Amino acid sequence: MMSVRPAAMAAVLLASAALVAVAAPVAPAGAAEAPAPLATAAIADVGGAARGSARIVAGTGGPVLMVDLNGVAPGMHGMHFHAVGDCGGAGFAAAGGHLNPNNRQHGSHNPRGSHLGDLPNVTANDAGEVHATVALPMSVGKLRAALFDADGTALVVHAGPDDYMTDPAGGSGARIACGVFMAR
Ligand SMILES: [Cu+2]
Ligand SMILES: [Zn+2]
Repeated sequence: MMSVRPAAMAAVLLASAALVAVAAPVAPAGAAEAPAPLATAAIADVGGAARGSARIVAGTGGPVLMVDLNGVAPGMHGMHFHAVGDCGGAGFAAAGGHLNPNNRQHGSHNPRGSHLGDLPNVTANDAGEVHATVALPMSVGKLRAALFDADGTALVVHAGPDDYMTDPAGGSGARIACGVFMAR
């Protein structure tokens, strides 16, 4: 795979209403007591326009991903960590497939699943905004090692919903937004 992890900004991800209950309350972005992020990603669409950001913080129960997007078609969208921290190429092809260090198949409903990079669908509201908070079921150390492996990691949002089963990407369609995680 390729290498390269851009070195300066950050922000990635999206989100929608609460998809997963988070054990520990996490302060909203910008709040005075918001924990310092472990990673951030700036998210852009295929035309390069800014579409929001993502960040990962260390909650008391483990890492938590927060995604805020705009300009996204209302409805559900698949979202994953992709294997390469590179949003280049047509349709973000350089990001590769799902982050999958354990050689599994796609999806939590797949008996041979799931990829480490599989995440819950996010939902954009009628205004095209996603505000999602996702508790990640792994330790901060394991997540950090997976995200910041030799070729980095990207957050990718798709045109349609992920069915949590169809290999390799849940049938979620075209990649519509992407951001590269930067360590904080
Ligand atoms: Cu994806
Ligand atoms: Zn997957």
